[in-house]
Amino acid sequence: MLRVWGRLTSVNVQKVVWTAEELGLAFERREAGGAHGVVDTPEYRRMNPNGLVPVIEDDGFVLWESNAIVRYLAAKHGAGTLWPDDARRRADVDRWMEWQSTTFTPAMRDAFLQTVRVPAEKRDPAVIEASRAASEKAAAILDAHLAGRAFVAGDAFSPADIVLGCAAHRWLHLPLAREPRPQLERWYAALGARPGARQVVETPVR
Ligand SMILES: N[C@@H](CCC(=O)N[C@@H](CS)C(=O)NCC(=O)O)C(=O)O
Repeated sequence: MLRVWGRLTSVNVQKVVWTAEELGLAFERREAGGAHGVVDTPEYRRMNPNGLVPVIEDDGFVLWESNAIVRYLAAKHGAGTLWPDDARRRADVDRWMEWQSTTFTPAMRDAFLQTVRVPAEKRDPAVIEASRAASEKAAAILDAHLAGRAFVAGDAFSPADIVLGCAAHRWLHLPLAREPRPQLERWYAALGARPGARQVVETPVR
């Protein structure tokens, strides 16, 4: 059976759980990371020398890097459906997955750490503001892109919606002021109604 290591509060673990749920896969999730520890044990480091979550093990095949895991599961179990056959459609999905991991999520990283993880007396307002402004720029791009589109890569739900949906879940729940983003908020609400998203949308941002 597919095994997933990682705490559900990790935005990267959330992507994997959501993908497995969308595909209807039976899987077992083992707590690791954060207060659960585990990631520093020699056994875990043999699976992932980075000591980060998530990791999956699928009948002896071990994989880390959340977007690579999402692609693997979608290609293995959702070829032609969740993972498009058409090279251009797949490139579109891939492009937005890259944008999530290289642009949107890094932009909000400091805002997340500062407003959620760092104790109030140690927060740096300038760091929060820089990260908030960078995140707003990214959110504006996604909001404009979603105008007239049900999903990120067109008419069909795809892994791009999963990884960006997890990022949006974090962004929309950070305890800070945000610009209204009607298209992004409409899309996020529709994603959240999917049964596969339940564990993610029910997990508080912390
Ligand atoms: N690029 C990696 C990043 C993984 C990562 O940074 N994971 C964080 C949680 S989101 C982590 O393991 N933090 C340490 C911990 O939870 O103990 C991926 O996408 O899988």
